[in-house]
Amino acid sequence: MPDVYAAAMTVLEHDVGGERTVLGTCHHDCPDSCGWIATARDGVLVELRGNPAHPYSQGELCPKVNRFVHRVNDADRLLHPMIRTGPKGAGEFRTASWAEALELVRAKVTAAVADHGGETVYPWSSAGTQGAIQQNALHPQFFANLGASRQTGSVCGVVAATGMASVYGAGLGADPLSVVDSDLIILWGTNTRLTNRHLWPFIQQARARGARVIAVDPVRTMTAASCDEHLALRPGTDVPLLQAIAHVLIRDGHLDQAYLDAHAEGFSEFSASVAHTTPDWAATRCGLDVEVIERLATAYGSTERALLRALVGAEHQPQGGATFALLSALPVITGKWQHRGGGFARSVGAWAEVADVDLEQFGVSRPDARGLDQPRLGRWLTELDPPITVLFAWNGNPLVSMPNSAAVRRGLERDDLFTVVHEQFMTDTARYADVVFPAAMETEQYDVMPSWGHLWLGWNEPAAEPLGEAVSNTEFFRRLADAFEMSDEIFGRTDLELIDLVLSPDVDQELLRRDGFVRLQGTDEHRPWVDGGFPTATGKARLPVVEWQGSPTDARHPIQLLTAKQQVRFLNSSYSGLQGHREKESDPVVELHEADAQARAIRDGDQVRVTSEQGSIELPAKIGERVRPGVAVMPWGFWTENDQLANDVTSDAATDSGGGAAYCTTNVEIERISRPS
Ligand SMILES: Nc1nc2c(c(=O)[nH]1)N[C@H]1C(S)=C(S)[C@@H](COP(=O)(O)OP(=O)(O)OC[C@H]3O[C@@H](n4cnc5c(=O)[nH]c(N)nc54)[C@H](O)[C@@H]3O)O[C@H]1N2
Ligand SMILES: Nc1nc2c(c(=O)[nH]1)N[C@H]1C(S)=C(S)[C@@H](COP(=O)(O)OP(=O)(O)OC[C@H]3O[C@@H](n4cnc5c(=O)[nH]c(N)nc54)[C@H](O)[C@@H]3O)O[C@H]1N2
Ligand code: SF4
Ligand SMILES: [Mo]
Repeated sequence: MPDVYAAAMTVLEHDVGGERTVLGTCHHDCPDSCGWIATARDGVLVELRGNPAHPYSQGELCPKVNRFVHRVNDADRLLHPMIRTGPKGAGEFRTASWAEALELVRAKVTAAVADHGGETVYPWSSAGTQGAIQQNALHPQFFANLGASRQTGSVCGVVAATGMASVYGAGLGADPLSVVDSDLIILWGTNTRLTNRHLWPFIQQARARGARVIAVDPVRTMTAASCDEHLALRPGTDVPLLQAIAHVLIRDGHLDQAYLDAHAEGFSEFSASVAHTTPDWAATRCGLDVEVIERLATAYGSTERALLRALVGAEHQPQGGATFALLSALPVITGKWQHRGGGFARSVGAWAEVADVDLEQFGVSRPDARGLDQPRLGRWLTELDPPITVLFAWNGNPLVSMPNSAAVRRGLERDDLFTVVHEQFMTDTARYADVVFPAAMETEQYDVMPSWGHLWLGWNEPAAEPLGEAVSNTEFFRRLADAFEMSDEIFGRTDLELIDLVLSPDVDQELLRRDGFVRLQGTDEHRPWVDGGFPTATGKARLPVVEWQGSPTDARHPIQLLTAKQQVRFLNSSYSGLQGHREKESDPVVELHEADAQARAIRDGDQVRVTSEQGSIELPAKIGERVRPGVAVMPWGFWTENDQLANDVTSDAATDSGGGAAYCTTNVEIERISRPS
């Protein structure tokens, strides 16, 4: 055990002189779930640093969270309930007591439910904190009691999970850390160095041993530029590329017949479905050379320890679910699951639920309640009949983060919509609220943290009480339940009792709290599907039959716009409004290829208008080498205070499965509006 850690633990045992040092885990919607050590003095957070003993993050945090002390103590932090006084969106509020604000919510919601029925209430939430209890615990019961509509689907991960589960019976894959044992790592639509930075050193470790790393990404991201090879396919053409790979694997005899026979079903249909998907066929669709596809397929087929690695980027397309089904099929037909360092690694979040964290304890089954998927919030607020007249939005910033934000904004402007927001800051969404409640920070609340990037469960001990009158998500719903005179047993539980409810009794809580993390049970020799045993009806993997639907094209909007995560100091839209973050990032620009720029008489630095079916935005153009002709890329996550929202132009078209958003196939046109003198 490193000395620093031993020292931290000593302090942990006794709060000395008003100083309290505790172990916690980063709650952000990020695969890394880093371990941290937080110190508060006289109730004020004064230091937060990486826990050097954490096996995955190893003492490092990131440029977002290195300044978490500033976030917690920021002057703009919301500390009291507020009631709107000005027009919606103007951000004019007055401070109110909790009692007054809760009473207003009770009266408005009760009246709306009486007029329109419970389903007029829509609970929208996301992963501002992804802690097991703070993200999941009490709201299902609260909204079930109201008879509210249900939030289904997700903009993040559910499509990938659904696609994988269609093959394996569950969305469970390999440990991302098995990269260290791989000889070939294919980063499929994931920007590891930015979005999953603590995995990168392990990939470098494999490379030092001779492993090759290939990126499959339409954009030459910082990760793609650091790989041994980069395949810049056209956005949304993963299906033909994967089918061509499958075609070559079958044609050239790269199959593992024994594994296939024992552990897969549907091979003859699968094989027939890729009989025509030759590299030639795929090349024109994907915009890649035939030889490049052949080479990738052969490299994959002839390397035993070959690992596919994806996260979320590749699901945001019309055939996102099918993409993940095909990614899941490749290591089955080639038997790669049998080899350490082989298989398919995406989110491993679901492994925590297998043995340690039973989130179903919090769920309330209401299959008949109206289900409205998360990414289409704008439509639900503007097109539904009977309408949504009450919106609860917490743990996320939907006006900025949901596709087609122009529609979300039109919805939030409705006079007959009552919006309740629980937030840490006056976000774009909060500005449209009728009532805003102040939310606690992770260093002020208890939680256990399942990770989606590694196989350790994290503990989060609060270092201090919430500042002002802020409350955790669990306390927020306890107070709401109380105001609505709901008396379900679950609302009476403390946070630690909720943790007891959700955490398997087999987890050593003492160890978890002492170290700040424990290895998930049953994952020490983590080699899933080595001997098959897929949780399907037959115990076999179901090979998918997919038909390529073609990329949606639109003659008026011939360029495909990608709106990727790009800023090292932003986490989705969190931190974009925070001093010390926004001004250190460069202003958003739309990057396009020289050929597209020339055809439109656009020069580097010109102010341009980007127009789609959904709306338009204006920003400077940059002529860049990171994209191919026909593709443009711009960042998202900025707040409107300084910038326009990328999502004002993105498409909210649905994915093939999982209730996701296919915004990576946003078709746009770009035109010059002025040239800087
Ligand atoms: N610094 C930082 N880190 C983050 C976040 C952040 O905002 N900032 N966000 C966190 C969150 S919520 C998530 S979900 C993860 C996401 O982690 P990733 O999935 O790694 O990131 P994305 O940027 O969503 O997408 C990755 C890549 O997919 C590519 N892509 C787009 N369309 C296609 C396509 O059709 N096919 C293929 N093959 N690739 C495509 C994009 O160009 C992008 O480079 O990152 C997390 N980490
Ligand atoms: N164009 C485009 N759009 C995207 C993406 C993209 O790549 N491009 N990525 C998509 C993805 S993968 C995701 S996951 C979503 C993310 O979208 P969101 O989940 O909306 O994430 P954030 O924008 O970071 O907003 C999180 C908010 O939660 C608040 N918060 C943090 N902790 C707590 C808490 O404990 N309680 C409460 N009540 N609030 C808290 C923070 O202050 C912050 O404002 O965006 C999606 N939207
Ligand atoms: S945001 Fe991600 S990388 Fe940064 S500290 Fe949190 S878990 Fe680690
Ligand atoms: Mo995400």
